[in-house]
Amino acid sequence: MLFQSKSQQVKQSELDYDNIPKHIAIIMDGNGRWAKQRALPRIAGHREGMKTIQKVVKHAVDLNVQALTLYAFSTENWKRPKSEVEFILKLPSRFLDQYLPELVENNVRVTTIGDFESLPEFTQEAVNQAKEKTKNNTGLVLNFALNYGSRKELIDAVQKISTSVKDGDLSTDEIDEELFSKYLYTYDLPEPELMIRTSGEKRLSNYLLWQLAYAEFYFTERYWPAFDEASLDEAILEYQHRKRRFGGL
Ligand code: V0D
Repeated sequence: MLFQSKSQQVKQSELDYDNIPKHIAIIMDGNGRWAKQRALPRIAGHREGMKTIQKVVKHAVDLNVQALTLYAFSTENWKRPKSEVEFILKLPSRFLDQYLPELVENNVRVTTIGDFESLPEFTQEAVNQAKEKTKNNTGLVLNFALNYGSRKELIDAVQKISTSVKDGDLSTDEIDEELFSKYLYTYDLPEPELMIRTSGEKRLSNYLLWQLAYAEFYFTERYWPAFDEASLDEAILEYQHRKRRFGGL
């Protein structure tokens, strides 16, 4: 707070620090468009997008957010040009080379959701090292949705539950919402209370369909590389206003 401009201080003072969403889910959209606007190659947008991740993580830590889930690569992203996909799949290793020490300092635990085994070896290895180095950290859970698709997650859950029933380890009348959520990739996380999508698109794009049932949705025109600490404050402030308006009901 001390180091921010006056206009941001006003915003910050409006935030209710006792009503910060426990879990925030973000779709980091608009990296390519940010680059195009500056006549830069798309990969420059992805590189800048990594800086935004670190800013937002640090700020989420300061706000005592418990979990942050970032949509980094969807199962549909494989359809992009091969050269771009190759570049993107190297980003976890580049990100961690640069920022892992800081994540460790901040007591952050790195996790992932999605079809991890279908990612290239070098991507898996980099991420596994980060998971291993941070597994005992007790602060913010930084959860990357990597090669993630929500319908696939739901089908995986149904298959696992069916197997348990077939093996006689579970009876059908035990299947309720609470049990079902324990079969999702997010079994150990609180439900996201706020979903942010940058870059003006107003779609869910197969992201956390079950988990976002009760979340507030916040859309901003801002491209992901231009998102920052003040943008996160703005989103949380809007979340708090909506909660206050409906809280009495
Ligand atoms: C591209 C903007 C960090 C969004 C940010 C493989 C699109 C840059 C990671 C990362 C991506 C993932 C796991 C991890 C540490 C870092 C990342 C992807 C794309 C998809 F443990 N940035 N980033 N992963 N972009």
